[in-house]
Amino acid sequence: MTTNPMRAARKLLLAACASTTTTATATVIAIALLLLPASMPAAAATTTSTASKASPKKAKHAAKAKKPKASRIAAARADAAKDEASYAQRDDVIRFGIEVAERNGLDPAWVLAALSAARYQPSVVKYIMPPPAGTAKNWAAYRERFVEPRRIRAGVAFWRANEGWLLRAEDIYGVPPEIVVGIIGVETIYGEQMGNFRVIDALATLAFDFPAGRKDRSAFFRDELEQLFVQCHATSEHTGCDPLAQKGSFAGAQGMPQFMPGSVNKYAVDFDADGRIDLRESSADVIGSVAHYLAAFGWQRGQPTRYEVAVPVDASDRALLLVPDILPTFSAAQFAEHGARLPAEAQRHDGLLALVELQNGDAAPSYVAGTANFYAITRYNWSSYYAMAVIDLGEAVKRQIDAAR
Ligand SMILES: [Ca+2]
Repeated sequence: MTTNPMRAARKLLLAACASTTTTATATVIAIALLLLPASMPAAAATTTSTASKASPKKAKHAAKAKKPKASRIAAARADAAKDEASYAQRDDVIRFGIEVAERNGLDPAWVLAALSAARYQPSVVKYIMPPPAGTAKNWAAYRERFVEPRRIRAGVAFWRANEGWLLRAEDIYGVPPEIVVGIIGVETIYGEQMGNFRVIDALATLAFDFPAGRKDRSAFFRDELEQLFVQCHATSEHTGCDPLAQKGSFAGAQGMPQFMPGSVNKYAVDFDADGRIDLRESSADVIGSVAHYLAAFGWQRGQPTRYEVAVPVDASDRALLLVPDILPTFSAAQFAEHGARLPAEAQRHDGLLALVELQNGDAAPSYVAGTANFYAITRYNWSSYYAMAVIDLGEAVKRQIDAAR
């Protein structure tokens, strides 16, 4: 991992981490800053222009100064330079790396070498932006994307190939096969689309260059970047991994279930007991990990995810029931008191419910009464549209499995 030119910086950084005084650490960071830019073979190997050695801002400025009248060419050059600019020169990144190593007992040279090889990815910034203002939410359109024949066929094949693991996961965690199958299908079509971004690039971009224009989530991505190092760190229990080799989505989610590094560390399980957790290749590990995740977020064995509901006619009653959004807050009796009508089975529901509204663009919204299990699915991805797509895809697959029995 570490190459010869890095030794000087490495020695200093190791000394910094051994030291307990912040003054010493700051001095060493300053010296390491001077050493690191010239000692990054990975950065040099992928560099094709001198501009890319400057910081993104400087590179953009330089490109503009050279070609003041050819702004489009300059912009393209600046983009390319930013694309290739590494994080090796940034003192905030180096400080972060040293802190991550200190907090987790990791080799600082290993952390810094990986961080310095991370690259800013403009497409990551583009994908993290919310849809344009005025884009109406549309459950019917959302559903069509995920509950469609190709994904259902893939789900049926996945279920048949892994039924033993699915039943075992239900036995241990209480989460039925159709929910696990629904999640893996919506996430990646059973491993077909696991993402081609380097996880470290995605996380570094969102941790250190989170775009203005939407709620700043850089703290979340800094935590996840830290967790990537924890995930890849070799221990006596597992062999570890190369943080530069992990691939995933634009947000840094990995494998068939698209777990963020923090979730890998907390909830992934070695379900086939082969001594390693593999969320890319082992369907068993994926199934066990998804079921474990939902169980950890309050899945209730044997409880449905939602009931049909006729919303109150009175607008103020309806508004009141919608206030807590997807958080189960009302008993079935309270639903009735406010004029929401539930089927007989739901009226006997032992637990709290949420009135979930799914907008359909200009058409009338759809509603369901979500249980604690509906809410548990939204802990996987914080969206009622997501949860409903998972449920509907899983049920569509289950119908085909049952029909063929
Ligand atoms: Ca395994």
